[in-house]
Amino acid sequence: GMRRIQVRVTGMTCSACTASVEGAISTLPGVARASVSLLQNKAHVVFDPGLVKDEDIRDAIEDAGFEAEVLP
Ligand code: 9UX
Repeated sequence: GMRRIQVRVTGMTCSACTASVEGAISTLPGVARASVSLLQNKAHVVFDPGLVKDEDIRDAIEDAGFEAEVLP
């Protein structure tokens, strides 16, 4: 089945930041849905855990230039 996680994203200051984080996550294989809240500093991601891992999502956000921590 699908897995859903929330990720704390630090360093976003404008809506273009949130768009680039959403874009970075969305291009990963197996991601069905990615939405990022600027006000909550949080990303919600729904994905197939057979195709992509929590760590891959975290790394994609960090490669886009933001700090990321998968929330428990
Ligand atoms: Mo504009 Mo958001 O440079 O970093 S994309 S503030």
